[in-house]
Amino acid sequence: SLSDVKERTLIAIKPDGVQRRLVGQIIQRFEQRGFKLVGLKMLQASQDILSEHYCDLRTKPFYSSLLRYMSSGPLVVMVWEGHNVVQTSRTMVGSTNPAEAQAGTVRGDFSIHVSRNVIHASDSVEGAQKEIQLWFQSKDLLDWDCWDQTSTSE
Ligand code: DGI
Repeated sequence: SLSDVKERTLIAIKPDGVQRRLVGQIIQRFEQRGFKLVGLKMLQASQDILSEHYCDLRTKPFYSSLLRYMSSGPLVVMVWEGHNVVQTSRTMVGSTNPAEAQAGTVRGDFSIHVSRNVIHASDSVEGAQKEIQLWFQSKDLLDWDCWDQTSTSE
């Protein structure tokens, strides 16, 4: 069915990913897979937005170091769209702990420790909708048509 081609997810390249110049390779994986980039920005995140983003983890022992790391440098935050993009992105990103992440996944290929795992991907369709609203204004998400999927009269 094509009814779910508008599914969207939030992907963020974490400060270690930006520092290590992995932005291009990560974007390439999502483009190559067939997903459509509909929003993109670079920013250094505030504690406020991060505490909202990670509100479910506030009681965890690693919570304060997680927020410190996530606010330590620029993030590249993106919205990707396509069929089953939430679940497929989680597979492409790999397990939270890079030690358990399969080779071929972003974490499995580029990281070794859970506290520096390079990338974030929303974990459910509902979670993705909340995260997209938190990080983006709707005017900054572009509903563009792929030229190769559109007929032209030229
Ligand atoms: O959705 P994920 O990012 O895969 O995982 P999550 O939502 O359970 O945790 C969010 C982030 O918190 C994760 O990407 C890295 C960090 N984290 C999770 N578990 C641990 C952790 N950091 C440390 N230092 N230790 C942990 O056990």
